Amino acid sequence: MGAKLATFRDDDMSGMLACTCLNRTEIYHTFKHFSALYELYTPSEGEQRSSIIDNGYINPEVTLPVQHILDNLPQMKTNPLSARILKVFTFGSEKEGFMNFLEFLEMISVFNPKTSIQVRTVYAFRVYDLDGDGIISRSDLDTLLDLLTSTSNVEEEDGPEDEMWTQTKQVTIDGVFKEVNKEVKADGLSSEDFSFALSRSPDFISTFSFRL
Ligand SMILES: [Ca+2]
Repeated sequence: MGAKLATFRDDDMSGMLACTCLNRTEIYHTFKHFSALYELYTPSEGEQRSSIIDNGYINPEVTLPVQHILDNLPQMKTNPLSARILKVFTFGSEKEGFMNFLEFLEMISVFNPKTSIQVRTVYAFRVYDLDGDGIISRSDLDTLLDLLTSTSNVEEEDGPEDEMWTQTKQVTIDGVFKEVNKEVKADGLSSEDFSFALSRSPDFISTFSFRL
């Protein structure tokens, strides 16, 4: 009940409206999901549970463990890159492995179909640049292909099938490089190369979206 009556402070709301593509209703809708996740969460022993509502105002800095969001948000459960996505959006968090509501909102906003393809491309690049060195390298792409195709069999011992998979990955990565006119031996894709590749695969970036 309390959560329904609580509101954001004007300052918080103006900040959120300015930094996201979402309107008031969508921000409250997003908060409803976050607060439902919060209700489900039981802090571990000794961990302080900060109050999500304070004097009738919502505290947007309340955090949840990223793992809790991964386990309980349906849109994340079904996304093979979810752990990576959550990591990209929690880079500013004070607490390692935790996400606050503002970061959660930013993530929901970026994935909203209203967000421009340009903005989504910037974040997709960060998600794909696994080691954060500003280049999507062959090794980033290799790991991504494993993630995107991960099945329960992934932990199997090395064998002929794995060799085949390694080859398939090489061919796929070479194909990506060719697509952006890069030498097959080049180190990796810059953000410009990546935008170029995505501009030629509109279907791909359209998968980089979901609604709560
Ligand atoms: Ca990289």
